[in-house]
Amino acid sequence: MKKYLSASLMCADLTNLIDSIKDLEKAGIDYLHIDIMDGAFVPNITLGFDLINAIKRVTKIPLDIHMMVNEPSKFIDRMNLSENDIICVHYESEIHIHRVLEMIKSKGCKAGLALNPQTPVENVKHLTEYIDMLLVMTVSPGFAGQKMFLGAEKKVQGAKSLLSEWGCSDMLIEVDGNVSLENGRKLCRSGADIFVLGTSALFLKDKSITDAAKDFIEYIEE
Ligand code: S6P
Ligand code: MG
Repeated sequence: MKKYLSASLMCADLTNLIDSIKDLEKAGIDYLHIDIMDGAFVPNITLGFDLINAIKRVTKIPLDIHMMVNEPSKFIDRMNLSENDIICVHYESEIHIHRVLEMIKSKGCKAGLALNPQTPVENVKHLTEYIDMLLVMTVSPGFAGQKMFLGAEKKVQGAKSLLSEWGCSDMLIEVDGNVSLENGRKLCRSGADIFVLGTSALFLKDKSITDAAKDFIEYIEE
């Protein structure tokens, strides 16, 4: 199955974002991963909706928006998106998460559901009809540059087999957090499809974005 790369923009050179986006286009990156934080659901604040709408005007790369905010339903309408863009909300972020997923689908874009490390994959069972992608967080969300949690590989393996048991073996599994070459290979073998790349594998001091993306795909698929 094809593997997809999603570049974590919070790890790009934010003083020179347009050049980074052009480099990501040249490197053939599949998604731009945009982390939205509110300082409450996670202890950090990063990118915002005005930036999303501005980026949408300068690139055709689909957006992969990771909402780490409480009550994401309040913000879904702030984004002007198209059908290939993904809005991913956290299972833990709203009581009636099913309603939020319906809101996203009614906007005409794709819906993703994210799980914090401690949230069981079993919780997704009755929501699969509403989602296009499952994001298995491989760190506790909030910051780049963390270490992958120890149960990550097993969790992805479990997600892969549960999705197939539930008749959704086509659903894409995304992994986010410390996706390095080594971790990427393990997560790929466990069943991950979309790899969020930040400081661990894509935005590196000694390698261009194009080389880093190429090296990553070659290494994980070997
Ligand atoms: C963090 C956020 C992520 C990071 C990404 C950074 O909570 O959701 O998308 O930007 O994990 O990658 P790395 O390789 O620095 O962990
Ligand atoms: Mg993220």
